[in-house]
Amino acid sequence: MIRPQRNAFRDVIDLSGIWRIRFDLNDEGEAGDWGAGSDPAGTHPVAVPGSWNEQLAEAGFMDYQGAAWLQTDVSVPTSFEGRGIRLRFDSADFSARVFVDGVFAGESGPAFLPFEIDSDRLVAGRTVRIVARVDNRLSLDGPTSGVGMEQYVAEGRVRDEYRPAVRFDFFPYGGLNRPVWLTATPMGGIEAVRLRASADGTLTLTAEAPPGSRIRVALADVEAEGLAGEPISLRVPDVRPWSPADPALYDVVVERLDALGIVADRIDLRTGFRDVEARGHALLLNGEPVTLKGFGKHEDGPIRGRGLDLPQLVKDFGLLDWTHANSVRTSHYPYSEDFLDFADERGILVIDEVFSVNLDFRQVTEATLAQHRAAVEALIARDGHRPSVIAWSLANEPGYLAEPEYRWRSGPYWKDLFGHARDLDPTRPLTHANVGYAGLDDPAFEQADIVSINRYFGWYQAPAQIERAVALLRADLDAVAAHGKPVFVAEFGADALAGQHSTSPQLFTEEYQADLIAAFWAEIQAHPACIGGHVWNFADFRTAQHSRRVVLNLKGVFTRDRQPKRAAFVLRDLWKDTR
Ligand code: GCB
Repeated sequence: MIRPQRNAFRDVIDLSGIWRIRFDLNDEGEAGDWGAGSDPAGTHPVAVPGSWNEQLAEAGFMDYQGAAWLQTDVSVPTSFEGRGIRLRFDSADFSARVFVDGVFAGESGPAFLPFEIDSDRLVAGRTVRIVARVDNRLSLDGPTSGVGMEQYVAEGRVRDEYRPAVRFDFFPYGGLNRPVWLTATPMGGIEAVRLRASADGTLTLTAEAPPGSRIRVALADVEAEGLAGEPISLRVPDVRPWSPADPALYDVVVERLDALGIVADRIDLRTGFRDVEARGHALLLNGEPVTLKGFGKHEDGPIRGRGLDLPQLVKDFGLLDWTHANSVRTSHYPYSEDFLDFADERGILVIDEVFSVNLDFRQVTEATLAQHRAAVEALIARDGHRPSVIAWSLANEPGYLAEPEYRWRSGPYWKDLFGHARDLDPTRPLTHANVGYAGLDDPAFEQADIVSINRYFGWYQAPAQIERAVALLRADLDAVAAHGKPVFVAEFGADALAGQHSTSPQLFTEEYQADLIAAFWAEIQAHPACIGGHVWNFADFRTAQHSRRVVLNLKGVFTRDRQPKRAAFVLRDLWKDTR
């Protein structure tokens, strides 16, 4: 799937704006033909991109979990005549079924990733009605298991601790959180591109297009030609390798030639040349050891929820520079492609995470593995050309429930999943974020290239005891270092309520958060197997309601509106000279 773009062969219309939404409280929309669209009287306005929750809190939908039908009308321009016309959703949270003029036209794939919809109703010169049934519930057997359905609770299959009911510590915002596009592409055009670019200037590219099509690739002053479906290689002399210090990007032009050798389609991409490798206890970027200093983040903000927020993205990348951070994990799901554009441009190293949180091996079925594999495939297909993406994270904190009794299931599961990811992309290290409860003998460690651990010593364990917390961290680092691989602290931190202070170690104060982070960072830097750490979290973010959260998870070093807490200044100082 190619990202929508406009050039001599391709066109795109952004369908962002105010759509109408109708909440399907009794799950009756499918039977009631709501796909045909609804009378505005029964609907609310909703901004796309944007989450419905805070926009429509006063109407009673803040904590709504279920289906909602979003609709808009679009006029297909006559200039689209003779081309393939499709809808492209950059994502739908968490899933969508799409109807065009009342006819079911297709549905989403893995959550947080783009999907396209074809429909013979999308005809140049017509006005059509687009209706998307978006559902923010998750099934029980997906790679992130749902708990939102009342019947699961009633049947005693899940615990009902959070409102809305989720099994993760962030808010299950619903809606079309990223843009929706109407696209026009040449008939028989390029459908997908995979590329690899290494620090020696070699680029290998495979384009999917009708069999037998000739493909031309041009980059800098170099060109190469080959056939669709087959790798085409070229080499750029004197390449500037991509790195945080010099995030050199190159424009790549991919063209499909018709039988007469005339250009019939064109795709513009950007990539960078770099190598990444886990070797011994080190992570090497272009052959040099690199220390990862940065954050776990969330796509989260007031009012728009998880909706794409470009001003906030600009601000966040400014704050990453300001703290001298060099990396981010896309906890706990794939972020927007706009985020990755910034990362590529600004030299931020990204651990790109699949949406798999708190996988519960008691509930894992064959369907779970199949969906997890599909999510990995779709993520690698979307982001594989990105120089900023230096590793894939296949899961966050799986197996914290009853993991040790389910090794017989989790061991083969990870072997299969990591093997699959490695087949798809042998050029990037693989990891997952381990939670202490899953054990230091977590079977996913055997499969991973980087051993990542999330540790909240000093907060959930050994609260208000920084020295003890650091000793516990050291013991775990020593234990996992025995795998002989690079070790990474993917999460550590403490809640702090901005403006709360104390002269003695006191949870929720800015001083305690800053002191804990500084003490952890000293240990991370000193440990010979450790390649760095990510503070949890970059900014405060909304969670589902739970007695242990005061509206937000307050582990941000910035507030939700991006004001610095003390820890932000401390990190800025600690990280300024760490390379
Ligand atoms: C974790 C999770 C993260 C939570 C965090 C916390 O281990 O990975 O999603 O937000 O802890 O603050 O409890």
